[in-house]
Amino acid sequence: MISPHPDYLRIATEEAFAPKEMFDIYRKILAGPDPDPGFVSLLGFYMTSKSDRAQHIMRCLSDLDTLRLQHMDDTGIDRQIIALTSPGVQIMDTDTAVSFAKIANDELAAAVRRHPTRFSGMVAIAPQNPHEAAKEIERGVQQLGLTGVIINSHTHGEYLSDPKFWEIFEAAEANDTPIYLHPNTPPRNMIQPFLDCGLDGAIFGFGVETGLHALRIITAGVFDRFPKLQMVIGHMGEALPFWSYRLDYMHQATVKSDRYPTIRALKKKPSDYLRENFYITNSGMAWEPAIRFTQETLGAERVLYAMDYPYQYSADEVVALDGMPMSAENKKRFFQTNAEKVFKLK
Ligand code: 1DF
Ligand code: MN
Repeated sequence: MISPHPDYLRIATEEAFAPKEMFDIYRKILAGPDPDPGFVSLLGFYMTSKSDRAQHIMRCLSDLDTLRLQHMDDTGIDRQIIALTSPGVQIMDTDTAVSFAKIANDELAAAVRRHPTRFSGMVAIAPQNPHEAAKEIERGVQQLGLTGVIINSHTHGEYLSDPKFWEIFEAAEANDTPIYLHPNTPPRNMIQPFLDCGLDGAIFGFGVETGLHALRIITAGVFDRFPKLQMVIGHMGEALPFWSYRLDYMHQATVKSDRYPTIRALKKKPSDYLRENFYITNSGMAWEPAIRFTQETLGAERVLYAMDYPYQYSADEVVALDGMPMSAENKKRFFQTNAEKVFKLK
């Protein structure tokens, strides 16, 4: 049974939605020439499968009212921070992506206005056009009242470590809003060995791809250039906290031996950026040992709760997390106050 009144609010920070019209665009992409294999594997599945899981997820994704609120009540979630589901607009051509990001953001902002105590929303952007993306961050935060920016990892195989995208980081830093780097399936030139064995999705491919993306952002020196920028990564940091020691050792060894032009000296160790520029959510990982490890290594003020609705929707997980052996102070940080701080909730 969910405890109805714990002494914290439960704020879930990686919760997905999809406007119905987005699936019309997706249908055209899937029917077009040579669609992205990861996109075919992921959305091709959810949009056509007759399985109960897929049909349930499709129903939940497009609802921003009664059904979602009912599911939140049933699992004791006080507030969802909602973001456009992966890959969002990043699979679209540039013009469609730029215009549909605005439509999705308007729709999400309207839902937040209908349910201001239950929903918050993140700004979707089209990295395909970094200048328009920067403008949309400003519009989303300043005019629509959204909080945080959702980026569903790579965009047509390109990574934000490329300086051509850094106007996006500049805008996030200037608007004092975090970027949630959410998974996507591995890109075309990486996915085959994952697809061969059915491991390209949330089971493993997501984490490999997104962990790589976050690490590329660190080693490219993004946080030396934008020291106040804050990023959020899910799934217990896509395993990066567990890698901290080896990343620090090998980064320094690689710099010293002058092995790659792309691995240069940074102001700090890779793990310092994890500790100072990243928040880690436990989306998809309702597992106390991993949560405790991340709190111990990055700090309890850096680790926060996410359910990953509707992909992972389970009252049992909330009960297990409520029951974690953890100080009352850290549990409140985990479920409530860290999210209030990073997403500036009122
Ligand atoms: C799945 C998982 C799909 C996550 C997602 O978006 C997603 C899944 C399309 O299970 O297929 O966001 N997730 O974050 O774990
Ligand atoms: Mn997710």
